[in-house]
Amino acid sequence: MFFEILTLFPGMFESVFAESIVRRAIDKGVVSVGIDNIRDYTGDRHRTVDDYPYGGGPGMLMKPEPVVKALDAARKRHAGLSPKIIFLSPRGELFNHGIARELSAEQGLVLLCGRYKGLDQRVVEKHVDREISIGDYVLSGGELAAMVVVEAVTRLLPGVLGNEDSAAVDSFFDGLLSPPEYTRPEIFDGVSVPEVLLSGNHARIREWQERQARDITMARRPELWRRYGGEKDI
Ligand code: 9WO
Repeated sequence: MFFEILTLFPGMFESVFAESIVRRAIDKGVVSVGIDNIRDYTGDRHRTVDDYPYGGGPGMLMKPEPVVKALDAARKRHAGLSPKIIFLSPRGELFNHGIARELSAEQGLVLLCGRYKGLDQRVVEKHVDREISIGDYVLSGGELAAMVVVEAVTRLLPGVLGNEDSAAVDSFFDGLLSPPEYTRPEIFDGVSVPEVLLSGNHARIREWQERQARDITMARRPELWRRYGGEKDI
């Protein structure tokens, strides 16, 4: 699978892609990542990428022409394939594991990172297939969100994770928050590991873990609990 990232801040991606699971996936030949500077698609002496919004108000918008030229160049680099064009924005649909799964079935993704107040809406309507938000907060641009999407999708590609980690992707408690975990020592800071986990009784352990997963999900994420199909008081 290929990722093409279009950004005004290409340097932001270096350390993350140099050290993460994404690096391992690139080394294994499972993914390729291209990073392209939208400013390279300007034509004027000042390499201008922003302009004033119609209607006035604070802030600037990205000029449409360099963005569309960068998109066309990305498509051209993968002629014959039709990557999904994704715009990272607080107005997008909320990213989750299901969307990561859907995206992992694509041949390639172009991740368009906005800056300033964002994109001219005509560019969104003509070119963007999917507008995605990673959460209800505003960042300074789409770059950090693009990194999140690339990592979440890459982890799901066959051959990226080892067997043990792959198994954890779709666990028994899928759809619930995972239960708390403990490691050595048996007593830390005066607090013991829950007795059941030391019992060696795997049926009891599994029961306890499921109970924990259900209780935590009900208390903290009622909307996840409902989607899971949980009842009110079980
Ligand atoms: C900037 C701005 C400046 C002055 C007045 C109002 C303003 N609004 C914004 C703004 O929302 N800028 C966004 C910056 C435009 C799209 C790219 N940017 C962005 C993406 N910020 N946060 C995200 C993002 C993406 C995905 N998930 C969460 C947040």
